Amino acid sequence: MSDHDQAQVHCVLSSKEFSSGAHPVWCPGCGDFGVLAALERGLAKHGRLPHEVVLVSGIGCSSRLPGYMSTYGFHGVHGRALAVASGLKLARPDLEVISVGGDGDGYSIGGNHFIHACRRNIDMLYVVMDNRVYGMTKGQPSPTTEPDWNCDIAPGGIGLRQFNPLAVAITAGANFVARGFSGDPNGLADMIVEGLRWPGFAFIEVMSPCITFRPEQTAWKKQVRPATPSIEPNRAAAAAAALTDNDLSIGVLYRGERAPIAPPAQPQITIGDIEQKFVVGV
Ligand SMILES: Cc1ncc(C[n+]2csc(CCOP(=O)(O)OP(=O)(O)O)c2C)c(N)n1
Ligand code: SF4
Repeated sequence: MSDHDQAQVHCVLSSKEFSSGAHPVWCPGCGDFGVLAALERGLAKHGRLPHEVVLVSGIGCSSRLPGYMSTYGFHGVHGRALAVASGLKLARPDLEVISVGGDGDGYSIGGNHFIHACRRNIDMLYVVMDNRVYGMTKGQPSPTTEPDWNCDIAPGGIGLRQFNPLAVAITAGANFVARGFSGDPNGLADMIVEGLRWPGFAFIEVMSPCITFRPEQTAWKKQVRPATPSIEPNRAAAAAAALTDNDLSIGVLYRGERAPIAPPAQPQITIGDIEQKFVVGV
């Protein structure tokens, strides 16, 4: 039995052991607290030890999350979390790699990386805390903002069609696609465990209200409902369901059967090789 299997059998950690103890600077009532709780509970259930897990984020209120957990963390640059996470997972396939961030980080500046992470299908989990706004920079519209949402920089609304992350993920090739809600941390924790255990690229879009710039999102608590009956693993049907969905259904929409990218059996090139080739004077 491998070290990892043994850890899974013997390790019974509490969710508290995944907390760094640092107090989040998020506004009281921010949905991201629920996502943090769900990740702590999910990882405790999953059975990997904190030092076997790496959380990678970009920039935004939501991207601060790795600092609040006891796992390894990498708080990188805006929109580049998936690029870092992909390289890390290929170099260290033994680690549990989870990328986290916001809708601005993941669907605007990081949109290109999102599409290609789905296409590459590397075995990792991506959790987006979607509040349909740029929270950290004080309330600008994001790709998932409703066209008629009135705000200072777009009076009367931005007037643009919303980006549909679930449909994009399914059609681009992600192997597990779900929507969760921060107000249901136990349900979200179970979804996280399932995403972690499903082979390939697992994507969970989480409705996570921004209490400060989108206070009307507190209504989500009463509006969310279970997703329509499972239609997986039919990618075309799942994509059609995601396109016709009204953004308020939570559950797993797609479980695919694509084999994840296998990491190279041994490094093709070493740092020494690169230095020989490119570094002047070596
Ligand atoms: C290259 C670059 N461009 C712009 C910014 C400014 N910026 C910081 S966070 C952010 C958007 C954050 O929105 P989101 O990812 O939705 O996270 P939230 O704060 O809502 O959790 C922007 C535009 C930046 N830090 N770096
Ligand atoms: S501004 Fe919004 S997203 Fe940022 S911490 Fe406050 S409630 Fe959360």
